[in-house]
This record gives sequence, structure tokens and C-alpha cells, in this order.
Amino acid sequence: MKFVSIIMGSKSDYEIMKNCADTFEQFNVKYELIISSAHRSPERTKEYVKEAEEKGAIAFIAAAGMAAHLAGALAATTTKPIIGVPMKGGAMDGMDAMLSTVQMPAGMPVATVALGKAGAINAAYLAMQILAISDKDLAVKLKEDRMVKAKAVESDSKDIEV
Ligand code: RP5
Repeated sequence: MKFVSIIMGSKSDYEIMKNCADTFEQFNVKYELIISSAHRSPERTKEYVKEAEEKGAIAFIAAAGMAAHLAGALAATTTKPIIGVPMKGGAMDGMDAMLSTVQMPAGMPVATVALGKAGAINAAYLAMQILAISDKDLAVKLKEDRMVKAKAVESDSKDIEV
């Protein structure tokens, strides 16, 4: 069974990462969601990634704030694609997490998306675009979604155009 795994470093990340799960629900894409920390539960994180890969995880989404090492820790454990979502908060309100997530050494990529809610949603979209390479139905759904978004821009504009 193919699915995408969402891992977040803390329960405090859930409010934002629920948007990621909701996006998968919207497209009827299978996912798992757990809390596991690179720092507070490193063994659980490592074991989960191994188990998830065996069960069919095709990509991992890692959300963390502050010294955000979760995405990097996953990248160290698997060659499946890793999408990192930096969380706001901490001394630099997410800039610290964004730099921690994006600045991976060569050969150990983490595809880093935007901070916060937009990033949570885009992480799901990016994972679905990866899935859609071998899932034609999902590819069609993603194209239809783009058309809906484009139409919404036109309709918003018509509401206020002068
Ligand atoms: C990170 O530290 C978590 O991902 C969270 O964004 C941040 C704060 O965690 P809590 O102290 O709220 O559990 O590891």
C-alpha cells in the first residue's frame, strides 16, 4: 500500500500540520501522521522510518521548529524523498527552523517548503506530485485543481474590477 508519511516534532506542530493531512483527505490520498522528535525520541524516529518504508511509504514529510533537525535526521535514514516544513516559533519565529531545514549538505536533499500553513499544504501537494508520476488519476485531479484555482482568481478579480 502506497502512502505518504507525515512526522512532526511535537504536538504543538499539529495545528499547522493538520492542513497537510486535510489536503491529503481532499484528494483521497493515503497518509500516516505521527509525532516523533529528532531530539526527544531519536530511536522511535529511526525505527518508524524503517517500518514505514517496509509498509510502503513513498515520501516523508517532516515538520519541526526551532533547531529543526527532523527532516535532516530522516534524510540520514532513508533515500525516499523528504519534504521539510519549517514551523514558526522560537527565538527567530521560524527563520531558524527554515535555515536548519533547508541547509542540507550535498547528496542529502530535503525539499524545503514555506513556513507555516502554506508550507504544510504545499508539502502535501509536492508529495502528491511525486505520487502522480505513477498515478494517472491523481495527475488528472491535480490538473483539475489548478484549473479551479485559476478560475477562482478570475472570479475574485471580477468581484472588484473597475
Ligand atoms: C521542535 O521544537 C518541534 O517541532 C516544535 O516545533 C518545537 C517546539 O516544541 P515544543 O516545545 O512545543 O514541544 O522540536
